[in-house]
Amino acid sequence: MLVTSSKFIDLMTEKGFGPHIGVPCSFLKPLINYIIDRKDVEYIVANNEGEAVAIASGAYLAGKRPVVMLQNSGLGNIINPLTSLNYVFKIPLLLIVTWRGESGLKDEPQHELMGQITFDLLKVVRVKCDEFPGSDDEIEEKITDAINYMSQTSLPYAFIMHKDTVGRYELQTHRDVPFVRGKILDGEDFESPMLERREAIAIVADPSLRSKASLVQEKGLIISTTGKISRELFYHEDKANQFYVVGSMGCASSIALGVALYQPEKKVIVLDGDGSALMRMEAMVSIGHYHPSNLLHVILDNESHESTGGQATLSPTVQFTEIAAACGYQSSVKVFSAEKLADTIQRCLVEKGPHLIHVKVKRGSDASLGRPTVTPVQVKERFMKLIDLPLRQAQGKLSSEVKGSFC
Ligand SMILES: Cc1ncc(C[n+]2csc(CCOP(=O)(O)OP(=O)(O)O)c2C)c(N)n1
Repeated sequence: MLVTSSKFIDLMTEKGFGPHIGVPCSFLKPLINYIIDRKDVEYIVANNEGEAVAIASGAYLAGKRPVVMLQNSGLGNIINPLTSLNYVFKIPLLLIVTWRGESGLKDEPQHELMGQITFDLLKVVRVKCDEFPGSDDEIEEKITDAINYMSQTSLPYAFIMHKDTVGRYELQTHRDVPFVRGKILDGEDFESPMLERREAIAIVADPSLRSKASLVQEKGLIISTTGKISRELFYHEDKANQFYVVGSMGCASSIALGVALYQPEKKVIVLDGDGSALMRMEAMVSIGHYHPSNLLHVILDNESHESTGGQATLSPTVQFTEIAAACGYQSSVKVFSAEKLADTIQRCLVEKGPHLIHVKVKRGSDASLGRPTVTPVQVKERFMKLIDLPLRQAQGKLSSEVKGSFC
């Protein structure tokens, strides 16, 4: 007997899961198509599975219980965030992974090896697996097991789906999304950078800028990329509204997208590096597409991988403002000076985004720069406490049903 998409999604929704984020697989076709057609269930299209995990992790920080759907071929794309984001910060996600190349199944050659190692690979990266429900009768118990495991460990959990598990469902809805090119605003065009990066960070992190621009008492949230940017932010001043993405290079902007989409009343600023932004440029595509008006993407471009010894990146031949405009950001601008940076942040926090500020900064950093002394789990807990209380209270129903809190 096959699983019915409606039954599975109804139960998942009842238990508080969503949004569903992923990259399709033919085994997932009926489930994803059904979700797309359901107006009350959200499906976020990701460009790759690593991005899906990062967006989902941001959504989790914002109080959601996301699900990531992927083919096992995409496991390679999620190893980095699973090991250096979800494991480190203890961010649980439910993964639905299809099992291409299952032994005994006639499948394509490209799935053979991944089919053999799917369970082992997930086990190695500390993701507990169970088979996806085989019939409607099994759904509730399996979902409850997953919730209980994630509540107890705060680690991701995977359902592995065999071929032909879910009954047929044909997609009815086709979305037409008009493309609107973003505006590239007049910036500055000096020959060389003027600001030290830590000076630029101090301007972005200045709470007086945010309080002038935001509603009274509203806190802006800052998500900073791996390496010395997070370290400089921490040593500028450590605060609960700052989330230091210590690993998962390039994922900070996707995490910020997940937070921004589900905390629309908060201003979300991502402090990115040029190396990080270039490592995962798919993030700019999704930010432009999903268009959170509360997101400000700041790329601190020192044309180098400063954190690993100052090696050059390829950013000198990239126009980030052009890319942002072409991806549909509301505005983008290139700045060099402290005054222009402060003015631009002020404007971006008032006007609807998403916005990109490309800040050219000097190379170099303090040789004695330390590392955050607060642990990733502490960072996560205080960040969620700061932004998330009303949502989590609203979701108390699930916790009591399954005996335990989700985080
Ligand atoms: C996937 C991955 N590859 C490589 C590294 C090593 N690494 C840590 S920080 C960093 C450079 C980041 O560059 P950028 O975002 O420009 O920031 P900056 O180093 O200039 O502070 C690299 C390569 C890593 N952490 N993760």
